[in-house]
Amino acid sequence: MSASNNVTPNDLSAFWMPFSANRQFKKAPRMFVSASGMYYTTADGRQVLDATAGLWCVNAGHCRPRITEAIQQQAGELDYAPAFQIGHPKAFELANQLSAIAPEGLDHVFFTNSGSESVETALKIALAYHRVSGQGSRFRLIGRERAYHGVNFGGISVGGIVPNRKMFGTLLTGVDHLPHTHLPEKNAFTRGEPEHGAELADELERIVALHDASTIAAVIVEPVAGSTGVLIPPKGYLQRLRDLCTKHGILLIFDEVITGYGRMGTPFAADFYGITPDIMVTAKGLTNGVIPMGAVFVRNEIHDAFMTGPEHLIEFMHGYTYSGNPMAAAAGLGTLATYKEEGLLTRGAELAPYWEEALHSLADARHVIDIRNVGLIGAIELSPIEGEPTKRAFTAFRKAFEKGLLIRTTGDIIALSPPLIVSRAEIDQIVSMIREILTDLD
Ligand code: PXG
Repeated sequence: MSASNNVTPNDLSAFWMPFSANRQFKKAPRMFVSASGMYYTTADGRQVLDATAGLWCVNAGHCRPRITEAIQQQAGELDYAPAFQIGHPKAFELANQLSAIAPEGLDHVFFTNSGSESVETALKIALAYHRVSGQGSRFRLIGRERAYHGVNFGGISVGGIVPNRKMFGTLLTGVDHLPHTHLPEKNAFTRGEPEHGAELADELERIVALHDASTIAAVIVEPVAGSTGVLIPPKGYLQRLRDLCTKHGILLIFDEVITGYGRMGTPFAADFYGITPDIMVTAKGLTNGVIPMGAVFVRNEIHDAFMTGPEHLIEFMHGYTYSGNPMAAAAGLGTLATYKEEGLLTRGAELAPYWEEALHSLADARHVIDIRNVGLIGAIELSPIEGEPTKRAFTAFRKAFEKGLLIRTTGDIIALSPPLIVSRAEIDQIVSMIREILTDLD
């Protein structure tokens, strides 16, 4: 262990950790100091099996040589290039390669630095598109209950996670929400897509009737809601949403920050469900989580609508200092090369039946009230301790960490999303460790 890894609790106060129980953590810190493939190594030298791909982002597994080399080489060759009015070849190359794997017709890519920024970018493109195409009255944005679209103001406005919204004032105006699609009383223990709930998409008709279609710019949904505990769309739901958006001239935005880059067993959830959105929001797996980067894919007609007027004028007043920056672009190219060489954008499809079987074998484990799965995503919902919601699952998280397994919990739900290189033996190991943890859990 190197000296730089040797942190003691007294050194921990300056860093205000994101989405963390800071005081509890700093009393008993959990630290990773290195990683390789499917495993992390902790500061005290233990191996931890990664059943969450970091935070849903390390799709190719950890410290993959192609990506490491790409970054190392880039750092010595071109560290930074201005993002506005000047380019560098790798950003263009990455955009080309991304448009080649994206659903047909989404051939233009706007780079950002995170999922949250990709969401803001998508919402701004949607609003501006209607304006440049003569429909400036379309200013409303429609999100969904229980949705997570990052933490910036646009994202929390269209998002539907109450604790993420309630502290932050009035948020964006002109936002409405569809109902969420989680119907445990009808769909519990469904394998794959739930049978019931497609009609919940028709709520968009009610919203249209209330506000009039001419005021609505876009609907944004996660094809599979991740952060809120893995909510899988009912059969036919997304198609209905697509049809209604088309009927009313409303743009459909898919937030594929979690579902993108092979997580579903297809490159994107759009491919999995056979539904093409107008705008597709991505981040995370784009660079295997190694360098922060996001990419927003835009339907050609939307992009082209901006490309009018005098050519010396900036067409879209938006962008970041680090949009498409050289290090991130290099990481993206190394990541796509790894995905291609190892077939990772579709490997999940081969493994999904095994994954489903293994997860559902936990149906009789202690405290389990629902199990859901799609692609290489899984969720195990636990009954909450009375009067202390979230505590049971969070205790499971801490016990798992001690045992050498990294899981994610949200509410009383264990969410699983292993790197796409996971083996069948490792799937068995994840499941048997979870069974042991649940057996011992109060
Ligand atoms: N959209 C979706 C659908 C996401 O899941 C974001 C946007 C925001 O991305 P950034 O890069 O700004 O964090 C996300 C992020 C979890 C978990 O364990 C999920 C996310 C982030 C951290 C933890 O569920 N999703």
